[in-house]
Amino acid sequence: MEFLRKSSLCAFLFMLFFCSNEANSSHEEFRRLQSSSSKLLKNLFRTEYHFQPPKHWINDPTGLMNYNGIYHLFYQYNPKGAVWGNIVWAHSVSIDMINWINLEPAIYPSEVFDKYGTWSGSTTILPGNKPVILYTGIVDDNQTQVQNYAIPANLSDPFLRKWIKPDNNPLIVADESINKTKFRDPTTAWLGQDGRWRMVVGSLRKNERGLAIMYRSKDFMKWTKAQHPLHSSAKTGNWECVDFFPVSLENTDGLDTSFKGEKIKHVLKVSLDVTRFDYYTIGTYDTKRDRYIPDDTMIDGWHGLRLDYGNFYASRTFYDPMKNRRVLWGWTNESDVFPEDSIKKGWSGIQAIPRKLWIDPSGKHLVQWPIEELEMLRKEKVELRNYELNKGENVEVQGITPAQVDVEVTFSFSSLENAEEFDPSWVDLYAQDVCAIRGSTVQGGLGPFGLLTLSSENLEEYTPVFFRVFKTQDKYKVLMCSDASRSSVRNHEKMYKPSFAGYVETNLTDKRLSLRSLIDHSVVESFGDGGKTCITSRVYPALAIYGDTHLFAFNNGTETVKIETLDAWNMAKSEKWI
Ligand SMILES: *[C@@H]1O[C@H](CO)[C@@H](O)[C@H](O)[C@H]1NC(C)=O
Ligand SMILES: *[C@@H]1O[C@H](CO)[C@@H](O)[C@H](O)[C@H]1NC(C)=O
Ligand SMILES: *[C@@H]1O[C@H](CO)[C@@H](O)[C@H](O)[C@H]1NC(C)=O
Ligand SMILES: *[C@@H]1O[C@H](CO)[C@@H](O)[C@H](O)[C@H]1NC(C)=O
Ligand SMILES: *[C@@H]1O[C@H](CO)[C@@H](O)[C@H](O)[C@H]1NC(C)=O
Ligand SMILES: *[C@H]1O[C@@H](CO)[C@H](O)[C@@H](O)[C@@H]1NC(C)=O
Repeated sequence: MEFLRKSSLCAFLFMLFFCSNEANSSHEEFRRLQSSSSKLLKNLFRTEYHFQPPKHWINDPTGLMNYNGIYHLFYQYNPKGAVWGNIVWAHSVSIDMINWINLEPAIYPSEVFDKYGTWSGSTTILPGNKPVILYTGIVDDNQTQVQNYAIPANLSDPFLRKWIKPDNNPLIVADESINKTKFRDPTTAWLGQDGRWRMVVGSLRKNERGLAIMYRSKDFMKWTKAQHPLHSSAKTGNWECVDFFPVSLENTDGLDTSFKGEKIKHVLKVSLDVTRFDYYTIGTYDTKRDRYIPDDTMIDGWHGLRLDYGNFYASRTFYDPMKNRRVLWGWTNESDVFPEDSIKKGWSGIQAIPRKLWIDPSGKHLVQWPIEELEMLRKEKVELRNYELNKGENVEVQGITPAQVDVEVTFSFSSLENAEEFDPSWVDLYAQDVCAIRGSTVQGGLGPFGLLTLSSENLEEYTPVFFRVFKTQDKYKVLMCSDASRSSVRNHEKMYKPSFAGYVETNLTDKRLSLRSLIDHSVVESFGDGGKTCITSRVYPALAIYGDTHLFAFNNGTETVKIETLDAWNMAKSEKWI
């Protein structure tokens, strides 16, 4: 048995150029890392089932669409190196959003209207099934931004490999009321009742007011600025990668961006340049006044709801007619901080697993779940049933290679009585700060309990993803953490190891909490309580790598918690054809 397990593991490692017949002790592995052989570093933290090109820097996913059954992912890419610069629209196509074929870049600087850069944008499918890309061009070395368009050269090419930038570009330049160096990332356009297209561009006004400047057009070519923005919010700083779309109150299906009807809400998502996180509000699109109004319960700023409370930025959604759903893509950057680290690795940045997104029946927040296509990569499965965990207990999930798994667990408990008090002085803190105060090592009442991902055998390093339940005056508050602070014994002073956290909107009536984590070498992407709260961490263990990685479930609270079900699957590598 042991031999079988080792040999299949070995076959797996061989693909990663890292196979040896001897069993390596953890300490040997660590020394090898410190010597930072470039080949080792090149492969060590690469993900196997997340989207990642063979080399170089990537950032924003952009222009997402399905055209005649084929998914297109464009993304910001530096074709020359592993740090930001020389940005083009790289292009990949897929039939399932998991396995990809890489194509030549679709858009790159070539004309006066984009000579200094081809930045993010979006795709709109015009009547007659005609895709149009809107993107931001940089026209001088002062980073003046204009909005351009591009169209496919040959609509019969199923991959839409070549894109043309017509001569009537740019479509939009900033008027004198707009800061032209903060004027970017046009959204997918939507059609109003008056038959006119609308789209918005993110920007910044005086006094750090972020805004979504709106334009209207009859023919998609001549655009007129609306008198007022679609929305703006004080003290939020520059808005990037704005996304605006309807969600259905009736079911989890997605709606086309131009959908009009009853029983819908609208979502406005902004990427805030200052904090580098993605926030959203849910509200109403007043089509008469052409304004978006967030619901009263929404916080429209840095303390607001986030799509993901971790390493996740510049995200965008698109409507997928193939499965009638709205799909979210987001960029997750590296946390190794020094550009030299990326240069040694030869790459930087991955895309998070695409997520189906819909509104919770309560209307208070969105819900996200990895697209079902991911499940085709699930291989060997192990499970655990009805396992009780007392305070201080860990149970190892054995029989899989936990550096590359998908794990789903449901915890239950018999009472809420032991929940610890929520300190009133934490009310103004971000969840992340509370997690830093009350991490997995601070024993509690109901929680902390959860998973110890990317763990070394003796827990010298681990990234715990866990819940803690607090009692406030009149209700309970559930904190979900993904804490990178003990993720690596490598400890160069600037390594980014935040205790990422968010609260989970749940009433705990059934005394259960579930968690799913997608673990892929240097990323742990987690979905709390069915996807109500999501957190992505990027971590770089030194001991917990390849076959030396372990996965545990743990409880560090006085209340006994039961693992009702735990299912974990080894994940196959996704295919990337070049
Ligand atoms: C760039 O900005 C500088 C300083 O404001 C100005 O002197 C220069 O003319 C600008 N260059 C261009 C190409 O706009
Ligand atoms: C357009 O694409 C189709 C399908 O790939 C191909 O047969 C045709 O030759 C292309 N047309 C041009 C003008 O390149
Ligand atoms: C535009 O924004 C930049 C960065 O915030 C600022 O330095 C510059 O002064 C602004 N320009 C104008 C015209 O407001
Ligand atoms: C549980 O708490 C104890 C006591 O603080 C600590 O030593 C241990 O590391 C904690 N377990 C985890 C998984 O953090
Ligand atoms: C608790 O939440 C569940 C699921 O969202 C809901 O069905 C139930 O009505 C809620 N119960 C209370 C007391 O709010
Ligand atoms: C990702 O990297 C970390 C560490 O350098 C930074 O602190 C983050 O701001 C950055 N995130 C984004 C979206 O750029």
